[in-house]
Order: sequence, then C-alpha cells, then structure tokens
Amino acid sequence: MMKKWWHDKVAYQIYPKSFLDSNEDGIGDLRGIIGKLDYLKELGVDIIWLSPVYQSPFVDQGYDISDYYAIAPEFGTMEDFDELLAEAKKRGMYIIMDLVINHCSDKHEWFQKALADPEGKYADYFYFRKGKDGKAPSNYRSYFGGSTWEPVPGTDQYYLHMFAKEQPDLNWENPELKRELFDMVNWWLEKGVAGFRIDAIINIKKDPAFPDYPADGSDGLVSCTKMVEEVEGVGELLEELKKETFEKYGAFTVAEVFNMKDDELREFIGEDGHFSTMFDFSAAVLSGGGKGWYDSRPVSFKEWRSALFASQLEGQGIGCLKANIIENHDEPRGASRYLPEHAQNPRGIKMLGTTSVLLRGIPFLYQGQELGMTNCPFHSIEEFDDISTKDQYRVALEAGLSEEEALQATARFSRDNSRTPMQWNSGANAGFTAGTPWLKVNPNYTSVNVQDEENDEDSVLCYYRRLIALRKSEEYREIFTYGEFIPAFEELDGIFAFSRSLNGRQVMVAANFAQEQRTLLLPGQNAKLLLSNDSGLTESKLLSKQTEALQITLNPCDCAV
Ligand code: TEU
Ligand code: CA
Repeated sequence: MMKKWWHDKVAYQIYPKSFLDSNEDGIGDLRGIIGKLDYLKELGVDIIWLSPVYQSPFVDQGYDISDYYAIAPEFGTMEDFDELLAEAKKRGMYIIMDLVINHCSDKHEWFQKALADPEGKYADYFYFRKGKDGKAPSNYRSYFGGSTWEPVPGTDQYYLHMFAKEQPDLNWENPELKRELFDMVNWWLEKGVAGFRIDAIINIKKDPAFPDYPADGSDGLVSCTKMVEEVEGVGELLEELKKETFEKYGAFTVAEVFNMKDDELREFIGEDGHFSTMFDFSAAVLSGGGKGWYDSRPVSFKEWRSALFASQLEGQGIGCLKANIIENHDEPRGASRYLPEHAQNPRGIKMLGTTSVLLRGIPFLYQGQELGMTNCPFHSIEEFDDISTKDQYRVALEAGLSEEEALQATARFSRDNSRTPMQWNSGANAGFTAGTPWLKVNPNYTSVNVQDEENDEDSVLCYYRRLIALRKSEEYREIFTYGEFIPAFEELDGIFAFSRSLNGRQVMVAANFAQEQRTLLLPGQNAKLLLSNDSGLTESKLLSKQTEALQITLNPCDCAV
C-alpha cells in the first residue's frame, strides 16, 4: 500500500449540539469544543469530525443547511471556528467538516429563489417535476417517511426530497450547481480544514426519468433506495467532485455510503478511489428490518462476527482501509447494541472497544463511547427530538403495535440514544450545560462521566487511553496500521479473535463474548501480554506454557492483546 498521512490516525466524531455548552443556552457550541481539545488530545485523537455546524433551521439537526458559508449562530461565529482550527493545529490535530451536498435546506436562498420562479435558473438546481394524473411524479418513499415528492403550492409541480420535505435534493446534472458546490468545498479547504465526512453521497445520482417501481409496502410506495440501486453513473460525479476539490488539497475524505453496488468498493476507496475511506456499516445493517426499526431482527454473535470479518478481508483484498465504528449519531450506542446482556458492563465495554479499535482500518470513535455511554431510557414519545424517530414511531403504530410496544421498538434504535448530552461530571446536567439541555441527559451520568473516570485507573476512559496509546505506540503503530488481518478461532462460538501480522511479527487480539470460560491454544511459546481489560489478569495467569503451545484462558468479558 502506498502510505498516506491519515493511515495511522485515530478519529473522533463530535456531535456539536451535545458536546459542551459554554453559554448556558442548553446547546453545545464551538467554544465548548475548543475548551476540550486537550481532553481529546490526551485520549489520543488525531482527526476530529464535526457533525454539521453550518447555518441551518435544524429540522434534521444541521443536516439541512441554509448557508454553506456561515456558522450556525447556535454554535458560535466564524471567528470561533477559525480559533478552533488554529487551536487544533497547535496540537497537531485535524478538523474535518460534514459535507452535506445531496440536499440543502428549503430555507437556502437557492431553494427560495426556485420557489419564487419555478421557470428560472434556480429551479434547475433542484428536481421540479409535473405531477402524473393529479398524483406525485413517482411512487418513491423518502427515508424519513411519506412520498419523496412535495407539491409546490399554486402550481402543478412537485419537488424531490429523499429525506425530509425541508431537505430538497440538489440536481447534480446541473453544471452551475456543481460549480457552486465545488467552489464551496474549496473555500473550506483553503481555510484549512483537513477534509470531510461526506453525507449520504450515494444518493446524488438520480434517474431523471424517475420511473415507478413495484411498491414494497402497504402505503403503495417503494423505498427511494430502489432508484439509487438501479441508476448507473454515480462514479462519474464522484470522480469529478474529487478532481475539482479534494485531490488538489490532499484532503482526507470519509464517505457515508449505503446501498453501494457489489463491485464498487475498489472504485470508491481502492488505491485511486473517489474517497480516502468509507465507514464499515456491515455490522450495523444486519439488524435492519425492511419495514422500519420496529421490525429490526436480532443478530447473533456469529452473524455479527462473520459480517465484520468478511468486511475486513474484503477491504484488505483491495488494499484499502475502512473506517471502523461501533456507533455514530444515527445509530444506537454500540455497548447497548453489540454486547450480549451479561457483558453490558464496563469490562464488556472495554472488550468491545478493543476489538473495534484494533481492527484493520481507521478507528472512528463517537463522543461518549470512550466513557462507555449507553442507550438512554426514554419513557414517552415526547422525550424524543429526532425527526426520524418520530416517523418510525408513527410507522410502528400504523403497523398495529400498541403505544407501549411502538415506544419500546422505536427507542431501541432511536438516533437520540447517541445524541444525549456528553457526560462530563456527576453534577447537574452531567456538566454539559448550566442551562436546560436541549435533549435529556442519560441518568447514568452519575457514574459514567469524564471526571470520575479520569480518577479511576480501571475506568472505561482510562482503558481507552491505554488502548489508543498501544495502537499508536512506536513499537506497534506499523503493525496495527498495515498488519495483515487474519481471523482466528472462528470455530469457537463467542470468541472474537484475530491477529495482525507484519514482517514476521504477530499480535493476537482475543475477546471472550461467551458466558463461559474459553481456552485458546496458540502455536509457539513466546508471547507477551500487551493489554488486557482486567487489571487482575497478569501474563503468568493468562498464558500458561504447554509443551508445544501456549494456552490462553479467557473468562467471560476478558480480552487480551
Ligand atoms: O444519513 C443518511 C442515511 O442514509 C440515514 O438516513 C440513515 O440511513 C439513517 O439515519 C439510519 O438510522 C445522513 C446523516 O448521517 C443523517 O444524520 C441525516 O439525517 C441524513 O444523512 C440526511 O442528511
Ligand atoms: Ca451554547
């Protein structure tokens, strides 16, 4: 592999609204982030991904941008942003922005001008189409529910929105629109951002004929992903985007891609791909119910492990590094989702962190993951803020679930689980704000919080610091970055084990997700314990030397490197 500057980095996603509030309005902000850069540095973070901080009506929490060149006043000013860039740079850290260019906000001036003059230049920045027989132009269902087509009052036209109706899709067939977007991307790169996390990017290519497809639900609609899967040609747009922007600056890009075609991985993130990397959602998509969150399916340990292993091998096969996550702002907390019941405790959480951070690829932590934050107990639909959660609740009710069942089903996968405020200390509102937090604080903040965990060597936080330090240490950095990923002990249920191997050296990572003790036999005699999640585990207790082999005994929730 040709080496790139970002290969050996550790990344961290900040959800600014929930990170830290500096001015008592209950909303996290840029000054809050600036104040915690040292905290992130100490954790070992190199790259910080900021979820959107642009001006926005916040219908979808900033993923609806009304001005790409302005900072949301809720979050601060452009001066604050420049200071954040400068302070990060001082510490040798990189800032990447969220790039949301499949759609913008309906309050963006382009869309306002388009509405004012549906025959004018700006209407072609979007997809305006005439209805068919008094109905929408096609039968697509948007990601957030209902038709993708919203009627334009007083006309026979509709506009396309694959997400909320306040998020009209941008027309990438229009050269002027593309030019505006490319200029904007370059403006931020000129400013000094190191790159972008690229939102929902697979959706930018549409079939301009918008053909109907057979319905896949009782609403008579078909998921708009169907069109995305059918249409060809997204690659040309992505290549143009890269050539006109990222490539000129050596920018780092991580794409959010669902519904990629089978053979597209190399084209997307191979040696000369459209992006530096993209998120590995292979585990996340397993639970996906076709009809909505209420119909999510349970995922067994074996399925989960094979999905991740297959994805690792696939990435390795084409010489790319994927971006590894256990959670983000759209997903429930990894600790609540991937750990079996008996392992939902600090030791289990450290074990999950170990298996994720040491995989081949770029680890992306999500804020609070390093504390062991978990899903939040939500007791009524009023406690939610997320637009998608509310839609999913409606879908569940319509499917015949009782209010109680619908609430439970929705809560399990609600995007608000990961959006609750960051837990800084055991004081009021977890130290997130001196005002009223915009979203409820997870009641477990009294024990899961930065301050208490910093004072406890055995905490999840201190463990994550050691884990990341090991990954980045001079001695092991190369092997964890470029070492081959080799699955191990796949015949043992509950064991998640793999080795990383480079130039004749090998590191074994083994974790016991089962409820019983497991014993692993390794060939060879020389082994050293680099890290374990149980401070009681010593090298001599863990490794017993047999004549031919090394015997490793792991209790439930033990992991060892
Ligand atoms: O998500 C894109 C996307 O495909 C999501 O709808 C995803 O399937 C869903 O959230 C899983 O629960 C991105 C952003 O990450 C998300 O926060 C935005 O709401 C969305 O784009 C629209 O910009
Ligand atoms: Ca604030």
